[in-house]
Amino acid sequence: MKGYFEKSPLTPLCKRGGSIPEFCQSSGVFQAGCKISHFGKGGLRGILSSKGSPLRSVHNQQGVALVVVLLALVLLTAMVVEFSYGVYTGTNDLYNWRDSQRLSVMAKSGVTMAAKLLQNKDLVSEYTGSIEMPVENPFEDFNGIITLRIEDEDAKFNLNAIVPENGILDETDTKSPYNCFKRLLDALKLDKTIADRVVDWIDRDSAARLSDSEAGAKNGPLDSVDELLLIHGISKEDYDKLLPYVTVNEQRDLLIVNVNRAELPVLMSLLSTNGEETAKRIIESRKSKAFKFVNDFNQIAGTDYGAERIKFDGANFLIRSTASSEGVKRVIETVLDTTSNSVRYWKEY
Ligand SMILES: [Ca+2]
Repeated sequence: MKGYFEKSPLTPLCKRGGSIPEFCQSSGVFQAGCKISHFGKGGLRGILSSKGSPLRSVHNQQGVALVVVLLALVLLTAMVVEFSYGVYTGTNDLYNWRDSQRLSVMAKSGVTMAAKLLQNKDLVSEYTGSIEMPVENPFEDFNGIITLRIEDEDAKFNLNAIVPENGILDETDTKSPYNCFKRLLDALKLDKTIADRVVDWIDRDSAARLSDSEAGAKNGPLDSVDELLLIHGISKEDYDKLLPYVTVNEQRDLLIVNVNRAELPVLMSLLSTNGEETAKRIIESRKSKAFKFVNDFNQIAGTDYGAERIKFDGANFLIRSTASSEGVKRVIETVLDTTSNSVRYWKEY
């Protein structure tokens, strides 16, 4: 490490204002500037690589500064990306919320529209079972569609009627709601023991009709058809088959069905003999002329139902209003009592 500079390194060059001296490869000395002797074995590389070398120190400082700058750039880039992503997701959430609110308003508008339609008795009497109405682009600046479905709940089987208020089932009476429900299950090719499971779910006692039919039973009437899914032993497939034909009503003393709109399986449940054939005959008959009197129905059905068991018009209607736009949808299901103009059930999802 000896003899690289005869005076303090670099300082003389700066004082003289000289340029960086040229290095002679053959002699190993600088040709101008301050007097510099031979570099020894390592040559200039040896100087630059030597510990404590001023040139080395300057380069180290520059390297550290470069690393710091690069780290700062990486940090800033990460912050910008994070901020951009946050703005992007926040904006998307805002748009989704706005569209969801619009769809909700659309669905509610559909319910209002259906309620108005139901006030028109002539229109209501024209359809049997259910009606569907699409309404396209209800808002000027929003592409979407409302689909309305109206179903007569009084034309369905009231599950709560299976167990009367006094809890006593008349299993010997072929026209009892319990036996009618068994015929409905039979018409839908479902296990008839489902009737016993529903009975144990509703009746107040805990005496099981089947080995597991009181498991987790509510021991009270159903508040909605969805409760069927909670009953032990009733599968989703069973529920899907039953859903179009059953309803729940607080009326438990009698099963009352609107025979002018009841569908085939529900009509079959009312008939103790020749169910399918007679039910088809009833449907054919009401196509030409709706039933208005009990005797007219009994004559074709071969039954002796009184006016307390059958009716000829509906008062409770299920409205399913579906608002959809670009694959996103909002659904409102509600049951309106058009007699008292009250809402009996409301679900939005
Ligand atoms: Ca029970």
